[in-house]
Amino acid sequence: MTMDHLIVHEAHNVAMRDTPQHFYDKQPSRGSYIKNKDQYTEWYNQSINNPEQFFGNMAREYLHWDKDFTKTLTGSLEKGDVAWFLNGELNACYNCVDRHAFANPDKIALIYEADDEKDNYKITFNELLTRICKVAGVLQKWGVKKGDTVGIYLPMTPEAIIAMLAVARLGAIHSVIFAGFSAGSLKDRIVDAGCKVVITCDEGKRGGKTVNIKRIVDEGLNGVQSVSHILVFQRTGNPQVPMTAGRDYYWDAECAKQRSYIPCVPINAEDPLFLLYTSGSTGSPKGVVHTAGGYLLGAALTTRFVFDLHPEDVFFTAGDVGWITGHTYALYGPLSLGTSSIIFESTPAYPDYGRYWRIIERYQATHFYVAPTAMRLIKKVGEAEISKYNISSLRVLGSVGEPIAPDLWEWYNEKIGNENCVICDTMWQTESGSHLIAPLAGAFPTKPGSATLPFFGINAAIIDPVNGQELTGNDVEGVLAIKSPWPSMARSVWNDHQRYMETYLKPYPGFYFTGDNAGRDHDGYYWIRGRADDVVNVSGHRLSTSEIEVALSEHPAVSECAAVGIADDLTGQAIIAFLALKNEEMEHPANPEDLQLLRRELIMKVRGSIGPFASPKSVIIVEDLPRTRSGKIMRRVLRKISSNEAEELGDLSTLANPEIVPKLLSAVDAQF
Ligand code: 6R9
Repeated sequence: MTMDHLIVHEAHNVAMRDTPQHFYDKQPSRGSYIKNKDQYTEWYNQSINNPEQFFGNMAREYLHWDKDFTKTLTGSLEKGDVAWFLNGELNACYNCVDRHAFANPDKIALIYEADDEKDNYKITFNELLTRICKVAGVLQKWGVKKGDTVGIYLPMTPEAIIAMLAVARLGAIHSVIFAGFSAGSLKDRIVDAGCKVVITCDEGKRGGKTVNIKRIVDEGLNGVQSVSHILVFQRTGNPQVPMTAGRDYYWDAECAKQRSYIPCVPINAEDPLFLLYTSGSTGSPKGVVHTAGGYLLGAALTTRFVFDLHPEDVFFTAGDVGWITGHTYALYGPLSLGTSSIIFESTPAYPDYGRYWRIIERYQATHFYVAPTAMRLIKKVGEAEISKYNISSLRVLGSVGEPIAPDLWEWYNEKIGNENCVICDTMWQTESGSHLIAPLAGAFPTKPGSATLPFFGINAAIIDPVNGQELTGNDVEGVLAIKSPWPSMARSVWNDHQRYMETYLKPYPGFYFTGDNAGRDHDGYYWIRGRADDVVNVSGHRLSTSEIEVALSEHPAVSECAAVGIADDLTGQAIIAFLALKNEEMEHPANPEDLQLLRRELIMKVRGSIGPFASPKSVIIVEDLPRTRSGKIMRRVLRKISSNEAEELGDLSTLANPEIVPKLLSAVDAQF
């Protein structure tokens, strides 16, 4: 058992935290939707024992159906043919916009907090509807129809939300690519998804800097024949940004020609709503497929019950719409419930570390949802700013993307929550669509460092990874899996259902495998330990070490490489790349400056191939990599050495080249 486990097990003994009275007092309706643990347990049991009835009722209560479904659930995890709300038809845009625009046209839907605060503005549901219809009209004119894929490469502006909903309005499938991805990564995703149209902007603004978005699109789409049209929103209006005649069109000019209303195209509940590419432990990124009915229901229900979100509330998700958190909790969750959502284009540090708190004060935000990495940054350098603002409107503080350490949980609770809020540590994934394990604010006590209990319909199981058996009862440790289908689970990997089966459903037949290690303590609360595979979580961004290795090995000097994730104070985990150079490079040992230059080049290589957020923290050049007798690189050894845990290297009997260990140790020492 490692130190990590000992520390976490001690944390199991932390006391439960009851919901602060202020949480209820501040609430519009004085009380949470789910009143207490008993009510949670009753609903949870119903959702597991009779999912058809439970989710059938929920789907009719929270979503608008153009055609009612005839059967709630079919298929199984064994076969990978799960389907919810069969023969039902609906439209996600109608559910998120039209119905609220009809009932409450002047209610604020989106609050745009621009990079430069003087560019901020708000959009009502009615205005949002018109703006979406105009973009949908443009797309329709270009031939986009039900089932087509549209790529979206936009920074976190209202246009990103409008573009997504315009695509959904036509029954087409959006594929958002985070605007920090490189031209090559963008191209791979657009080509895999077969997008006909891409929606982007001229330039982005982030932290006062200008990002050449359109230039990346031009580079990435050079030679990509399938893309016939590009819609370019003029975020900065820089006339120097090149436009290709016959392919590129300005957003405003095209929208001006469109009508302010076009009807929604209802689609089958099981038709895809969107693709979102995510990294796995091997191979190229996977286009995770989410469906219109189940996904939207998961988004609505978790937003309502986990965050206890009321219609009067103001929801602030600080994450970008390029990741699943932005999809589900900046867009689909809050808007399906008709609640205002803050769209934040900038960074927590711009123009100063007071930015988040100014936003919360300005809009009286009730909910703040962020990754622990941002809180670590603020704790380290920006704490003094917090007390300058009145953030007492807050009621729920969410955490997502990586484990939140108990001490950071306490800090978040005290400094931001003033001990008056509920901390919702929400564990979920791109593939799960919505929360898997999370507190239901106000319903039951929390525990610092634990994601608490499974959401309705999440039949969570801990499995012994060695024999594949489910570990029942409490006080167990293993891998986290889910035993029955839930509405918002991904249905497939785009164009590769086999890969979906192999990644998620085959490792433990009858279960969905999350890829995470987890424990269930004596109270039945879950503790997420981190990934069980080669996926690394840097600042809440999910990265595959194999993708980074592919990028590095494309450099002509590199013979072999291995990237590992190690714990990092600021970013949660950081990437350390070990690499051996080709013979000719080794024969003429380069001088330290040349090596330094090479290291920088290699970091640039990863930034260029994947994106800046994937940069290794260190590049360590070694003679050889530790390998097993069968030639496999022993990443465990590299991980231990770079984590300063060389005394815990464990069993090295399978290591074919043990003489490399001291050399690795001194290479690491020299670097840090
Ligand atoms: C939503 C999101 C998924 C992976 C997941 C796990 C880690 C997410 C967490 C957490 C501990 C939490 N993760 N939330 N680990 N506590 N509250 O992040 O999706 O980018 O697909 O990442 O992130 O390892 O498997 P995604």
